[in-house]
Amino acid sequence: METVLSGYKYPIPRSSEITPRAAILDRRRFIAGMSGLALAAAVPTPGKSATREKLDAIASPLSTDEEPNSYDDVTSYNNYYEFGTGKSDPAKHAHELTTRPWAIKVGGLVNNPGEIGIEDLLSAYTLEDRIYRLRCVEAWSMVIPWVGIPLADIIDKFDVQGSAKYLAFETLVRPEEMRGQRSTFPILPWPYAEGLRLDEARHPLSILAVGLHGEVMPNQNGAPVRLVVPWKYGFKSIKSIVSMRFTEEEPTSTWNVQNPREYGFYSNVNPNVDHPRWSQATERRIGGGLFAKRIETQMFNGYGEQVASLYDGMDLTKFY
Ligand SMILES: Nc1nc2c(c(=O)[nH]1)N[C@H]1C(S)=C(S)[C@@H](COP(=O)(O)O)O[C@H]1N2
Ligand SMILES: [Mo]
Repeated sequence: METVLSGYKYPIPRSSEITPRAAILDRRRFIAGMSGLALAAAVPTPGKSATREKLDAIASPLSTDEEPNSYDDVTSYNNYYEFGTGKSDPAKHAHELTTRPWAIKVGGLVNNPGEIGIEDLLSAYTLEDRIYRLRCVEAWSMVIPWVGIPLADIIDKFDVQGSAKYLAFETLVRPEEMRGQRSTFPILPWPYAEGLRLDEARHPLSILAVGLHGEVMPNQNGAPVRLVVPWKYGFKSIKSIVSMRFTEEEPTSTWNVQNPREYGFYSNVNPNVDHPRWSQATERRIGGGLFAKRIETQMFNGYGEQVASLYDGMDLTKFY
């Protein structure tokens, strides 16, 4: 399998699995090349291994200590309506998408409009910038070790004009490879679109993710590059991005267009504001088993300390 991190696989031992020798050798080779990490530490041991501890130490300080969901959880229970509306449709059909060549067009209110080629994106950053273990929430939740790049770094390369207040994103439209876009009943208006206020986009927790669990982004999770904004509901984190535009006006977002009463522009995780059709007070952590207790959803998905100040003075029941 192709990997972002030169053969490195995030070594969380899946308890049910004996690591194949080849994988161990691969990790040794990769980790040997990493500064300050001892070769011996590369052999996975049960429980919290020395390797895991060292990787935790170089993971983004924004990472949670909670146990990440398994690779299988993260790649088999998805929303990606371009491939169908069922949670298992993306895992079944997203392989039909070709993700090379790929570029994100960047335009709107910038002095340096241009493109970000995916290869440049993948090669421009070091491992230390890349691992973010973040909670992601909807009615269900997961902890996902994303491999990501701070969106702020990318934004700065395009010399944004002073009048820009928002950043608008769009997903690819390619019905030949995206069966949801060929559907005879209308699923969503395409392209899938999302937006952030510029200060939200520049926040260090907003990342462009290019992988997870040390692997190149699986197609069902939004290959080759998708947004992750962990204090907002899952649908803000737009997948397979081909366009970013800086705007003065609040951009449209797909779910807001589809159902403005149910979905606002901000979509911050807020247990105190019910969705019109369900409570948002609790969530089900995927992987906890059928009888696992629902857990209480936290304001801003637990990232309040970092992001609450972005919304000072705003009535979050009105700007939901
Ligand atoms: N282009 C696109 N992006 C999308 C979606 C989609 O249907 N199309 N679904 C959103 C929703 S509703 C969720 S919950 C998350 C799911 O991300 P995951 O499958 O990686 O967990 O992706 C979001 N990004
Ligand atoms: Mo979602």
